[in-house]
Amino acid sequence: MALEEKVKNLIVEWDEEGLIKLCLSTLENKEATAEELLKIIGKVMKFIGDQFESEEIFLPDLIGSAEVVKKAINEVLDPAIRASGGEKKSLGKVVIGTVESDVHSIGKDLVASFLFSNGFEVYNLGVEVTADQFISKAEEVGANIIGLSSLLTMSMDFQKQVIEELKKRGLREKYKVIVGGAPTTEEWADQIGADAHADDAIEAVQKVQQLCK
Ligand code: B12
Repeated sequence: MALEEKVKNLIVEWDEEGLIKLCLSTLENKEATAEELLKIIGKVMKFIGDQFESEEIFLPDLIGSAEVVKKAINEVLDPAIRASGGEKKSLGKVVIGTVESDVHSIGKDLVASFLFSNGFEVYNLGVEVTADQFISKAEEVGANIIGLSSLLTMSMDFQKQVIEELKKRGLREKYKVIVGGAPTTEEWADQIGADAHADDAIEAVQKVQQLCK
């Protein structure tokens, strides 16, 4: 069975232990890198999200799968990436989170892991993050980039609010802001004065690399 098929089956069956074991053995046997495993997980989670939307699976299925993935990323993949990075110099600091009123975390966490695996220092603030929390953290750690995730049309306005708050505090020029999440577009990013937009985690890495140049 192909690796992607195995990963998919374990996520769908909520086999937490199985997924952790598979990730560990895949890394050990050098069948794939942690980053390649993250890409596969991203594809599988997109598939599961779409299945939920078309009512082929139900809410508990979705949440269960997300939990299994979270554990494998936190316990195996992120530490593996950290270990392989060694003393590698950070390419830049990114503060990332899902904006106020929005609890969607899966895509944002994938973006955070991809950035991390590509050499960025990542501060993942979680979900329902306020403008003040984004800015305070960025100031505290001396970030280069602020990444704002929004999965709800209704929460997109909070992306704008973060940018407005940066302006109010005279800090807009200090940080590059990248926005993402399914309802967001390039046009939206232009409209609110963000510096970049990305459709997925791979594009997010490319855009953040450009912003840090
Ligand atoms: C999973 C899910 C949930 C889970 C979230 C669990 C979790 N821990 O994340 C739960 C069940 C909690 C949930 C709740 C709700 N949800 Co919901 N949910 C989804 C679902 C099915 C999948 C989202 C997902 O994880 N996709 C997989 C990931 C990998 O993709 P992604 O999130 O798009 O992320 C990628 C890109 O967008 C991008 N990206 C993401 N963030 C960022 C950030 C940056 C900086 C960058 C550059 C890029 C980037 O890169 C990611 C990786 O490639 C979508 C439908 C769908 N098919 O997308 C609905 C969906 C997003 N939900 C929706 C709704 C309406 C809700 C609820 C309001 C439902 C309700 N009535 O209660 C609540 C919201 C509660 C709240 N206050 O936030 C709507 C939003 C509609 C809209 N446009 O406003 C959707 C589209 C479903 C629908 N068609 O109606 N949801």
